[in-house]
Amino acid sequence: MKQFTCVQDLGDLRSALAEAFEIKKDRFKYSELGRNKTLMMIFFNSSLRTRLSTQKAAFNLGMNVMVLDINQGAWKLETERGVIMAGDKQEHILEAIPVMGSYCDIIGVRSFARFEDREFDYNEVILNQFTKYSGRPVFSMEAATRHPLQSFADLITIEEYKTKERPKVVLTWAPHPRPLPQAVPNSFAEWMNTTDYDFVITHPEGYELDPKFVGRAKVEYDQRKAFEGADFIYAKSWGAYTGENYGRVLSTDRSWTVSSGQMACTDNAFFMHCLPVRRNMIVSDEVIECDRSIVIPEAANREISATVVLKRMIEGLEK
Ligand code: AN0
Ligand code: CP
Repeated sequence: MKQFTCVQDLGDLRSALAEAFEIKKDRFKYSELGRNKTLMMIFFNSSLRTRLSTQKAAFNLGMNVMVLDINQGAWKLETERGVIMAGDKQEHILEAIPVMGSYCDIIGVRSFARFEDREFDYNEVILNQFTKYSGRPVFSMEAATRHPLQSFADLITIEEYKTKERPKVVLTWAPHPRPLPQAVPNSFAEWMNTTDYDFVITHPEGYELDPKFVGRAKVEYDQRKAFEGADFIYAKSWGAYTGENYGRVLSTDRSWTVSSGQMACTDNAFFMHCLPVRRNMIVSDEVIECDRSIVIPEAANREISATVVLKRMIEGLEK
């Protein structure tokens, strides 16, 4: 595999899932594969799970790992070409990227949507610059529009917990004081649309996602109606996508906070969230602490999704 930025890069999901379960049984099965190979992880934004699970995955495969937090200890990077660099940015990304590439074999990048310019975000300008100028295979650790390592872990988790061949999976918007990127819901929708699940998205009016990601999903504006008969509730907040409202908070209506009342409408659904989560904004204490909450095993599966992805990328280096 030469890159991992979206679901298509993984190819057939059934074989990817089989590989994930093989690795989950013995996560050190390929511990020699990454010998003398170096992973560089570059963070433009904060992270707990991605940082730790991806490093753990690299260790499972015997790789060396370097982690760079751009905002802590590196030079401030200019990302626009043609700018007169008389401000506070000391280095241009067009030099920094090939330099970083020269020290490693595989690069992981976390670069969230900036919410300044939708076109800049949705064209994945930063991620694509890494692909173009690093000379190395690149994978996303959450870019502007997608978070594929998360979605892959989510899929693994649903496959583990489902009791029906075709479960009903509901992605629900939830309130948050600040606008959050659409990467997680976009990506989750993209992955759900490549499965055979009954997939529903619910959010207040104005929070419509890019139709490209919504795909064949049913959109239901009444949250309780959407929850009826659900087997999995996947909560996430996001800022508005459409038009003038791009990147804005349009509602902090706490009636959308996932609580016991809504969960009672489901078919004893499991509760999922990618984390980090703000309790009693996105989900009540009761729901996240109840025995149907699978947020911790979901996060643990990040190690598995990352191990599969890195394994395939190392195998791609040989060719
Ligand atoms: C990020 C987001 O919503 O995209 C990362 C989630 C994995 N969350 C926050 O910034 C709180
Ligand atoms: N879910 C997730 O990606 O978490 P972090 O932002 O902590 O990496």
